[in-house]
Amino acid sequence: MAQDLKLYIGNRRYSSWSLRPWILMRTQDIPFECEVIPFEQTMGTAAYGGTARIREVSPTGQVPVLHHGDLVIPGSLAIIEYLAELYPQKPIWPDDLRERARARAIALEMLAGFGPLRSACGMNFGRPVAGKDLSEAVLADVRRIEEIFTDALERCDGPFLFGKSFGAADAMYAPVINRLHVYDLPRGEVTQAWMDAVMGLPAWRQWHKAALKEPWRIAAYEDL
Ligand SMILES: N[C@@H](CCC(=O)N[C@@H](CS)C(=O)NCC(=O)O)C(=O)O
Repeated sequence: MAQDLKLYIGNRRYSSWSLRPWILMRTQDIPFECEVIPFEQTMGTAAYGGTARIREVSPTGQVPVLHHGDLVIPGSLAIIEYLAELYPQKPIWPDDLRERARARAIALEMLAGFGPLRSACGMNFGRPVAGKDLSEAVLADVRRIEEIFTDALERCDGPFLFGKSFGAADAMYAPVINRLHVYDLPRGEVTQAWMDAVMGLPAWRQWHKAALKEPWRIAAYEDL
């Protein structure tokens, strides 16, 4: 049934939304085909209109988008929710009702929030580690993220946000790991331990290696 899942993603170097379903599918051993659609040079500028190939496969003109037969699902969290229903036996969301509600709340908070952090510190797997001047709005996002991680990790035994399995909430926050790391953002020990656990996953290493091999560079993202 799942053999015909196809995930379309953007550049692994930059596409934080693409990383989310991709890493969840890899860590949950969900078989899928993957196509990388490179962004254009104008990406990140007002002149950008999306690429023709993205518009061909995604009604929103954005990636990630999952195709399952004739069903087309754009959007990281919608894809994750679909996978959780397609594979109810997989530990994508926590079993416990209250923990599941907490996991969904923080997943949604990521989807809808953290604009200052996202625009000032774009995900970039090729960026050398170096700090940068941060606005108060970015620092407030970083503090809120630290609070989210501390709350989740202190209520479970880790190593992941809701226990032993890398799940939907971890996937939604995975790009934050790259941002905390490459922009050398302030973080506590609990967050660092979670980052280390995720960065140790074969799926993370596979994404990272593939990102470094990509030939494409987008100036607007390299300048951050
Ligand atoms: N809310 C969407 C956001 C998707 C998104 O912004 N994707 C970016 C790449 S990371 C994109 O496709 N941008 C192309 C464009 O906006 O033209 C999700 O959760 O997947």
